[in-house]
Amino acid sequence: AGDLARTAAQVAGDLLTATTPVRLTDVVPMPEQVRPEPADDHQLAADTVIQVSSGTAALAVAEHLAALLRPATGYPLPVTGTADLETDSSIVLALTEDDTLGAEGYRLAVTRAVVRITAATPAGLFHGVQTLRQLLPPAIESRTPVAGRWVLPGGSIVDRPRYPYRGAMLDVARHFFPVADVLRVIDHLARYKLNRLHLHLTDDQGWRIAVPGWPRLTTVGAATEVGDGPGGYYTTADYQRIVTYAAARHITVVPEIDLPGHTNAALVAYGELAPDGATPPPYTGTEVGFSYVDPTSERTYEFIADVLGEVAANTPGPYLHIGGDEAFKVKGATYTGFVERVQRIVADTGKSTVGWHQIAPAAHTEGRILQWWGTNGDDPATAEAVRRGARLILSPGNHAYLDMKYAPDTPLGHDWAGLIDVHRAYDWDPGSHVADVPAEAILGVEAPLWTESVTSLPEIEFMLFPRLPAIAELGWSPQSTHSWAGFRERLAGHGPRWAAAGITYHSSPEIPWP
Ligand code: TNX
Repeated sequence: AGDLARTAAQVAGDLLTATTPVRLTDVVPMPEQVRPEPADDHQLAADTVIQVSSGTAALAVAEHLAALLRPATGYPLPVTGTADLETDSSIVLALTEDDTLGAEGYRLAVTRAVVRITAATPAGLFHGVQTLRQLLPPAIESRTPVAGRWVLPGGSIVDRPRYPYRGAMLDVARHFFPVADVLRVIDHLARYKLNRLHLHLTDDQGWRIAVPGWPRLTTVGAATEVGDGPGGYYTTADYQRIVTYAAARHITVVPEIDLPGHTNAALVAYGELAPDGATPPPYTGTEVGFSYVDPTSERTYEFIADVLGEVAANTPGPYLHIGGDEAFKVKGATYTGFVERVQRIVADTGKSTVGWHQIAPAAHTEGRILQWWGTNGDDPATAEAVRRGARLILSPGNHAYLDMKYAPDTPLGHDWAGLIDVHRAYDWDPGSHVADVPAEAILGVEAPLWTESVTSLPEIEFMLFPRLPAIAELGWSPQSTHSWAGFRERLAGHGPRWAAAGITYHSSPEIPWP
């Protein structure tokens, strides 16, 4: 026991000094190109300054970097707007015309004198900053000053994403999570270069977003959640705060209003939308597929137009997710006709429709996106929708579902799609996952977290880490870099980072944690 205690103390000591060097090749997600130059290590100093080429968006990225580095280093790290003033101790963020980097790519060059990140866009600079952050010792995540040497490994990285859509979903309907929790999840996404946050805002157990003209959605529909908790909802101002915070981290919010099923909470609030006009009792269990709004009533479409119009007005991103899953009681042509009508309502708001892959049989509309959550990679209706022009977001239930247990003894989660350990989350190829769907139709990947069994921020984090970085790497890194052996080694170094940042994680036995 004495030996064990000493080891634990040493580990804690390592964490609290900034001595452990990081390798340039240890970044997650793996960059496209990495060229280490060990003679070029760069040490941050008390007089390091952050210089920005131009533009307020680039300046905001520089301020973000400074805010990440100040607490642990204790350095002032002033941000200045004059990039030609390079001194011997500078971090330079520069926007360039380099179109090989694309909308999100960046170059990072670390030399003894200067650390330089260049990109064609502020989003690219932002991703470069996340890489820089990972190249400092784990103690950089401390929120209080840590003594030590803040050394960045020398060399260069050229990097850009494989897919434009790289997301995670948080179900705030089964259990409600306050704004502060959502903001922290946004920070977790940003670390791993994810750029979409899908919010599952409505379900049988609760309605979580205010809609003017329909006050009972929140006074009544939001008052429940799974179990006997109090529920809750986001005011318009809350939602705008989430959207703004995400945008500042180059993350687009994808709001979901699940229709026509998963609507019990809306029906409790407005019984007039229920098929027989009869208000159902509130539901706090975990069954699915029993509720639906009346697809034959005009009032239903007025309701949907008001809700989607309001959500669209508060959402800067291009997507509205209309759900469409598990509407077991709305079948065949009735279901297809319903989805087609809702797709037209979405189009009227100027947004593109996203829906779970069950909406495949509905007619194609411009920009339509299906979210695949199947478990066997084979669905002729989805393949056919793709031939008609739809693109796919991949969330295969048996690889990407963060609500599945890691192992039989995982205290939270489900297992209907199988157990998903880190290896299973990592080892699949989005480019060839769904039968008869060409690689070009894949828009990207998303890891959904359903929250029937998840009730708090630490529980959210426990299910996200370390699987979220696995899905992030599938979305970002070139297929040619894919390697489970390499990934588990690189990921291992992130455990101390999460510990220093106070992030709860599952210390999976598959990963050789230090
Ligand atoms: C299926 S996946 C659902 C959700 C549940 C989830 C639990 C999908 C589109 N629908 O309603 O929360 O399983 O894993």
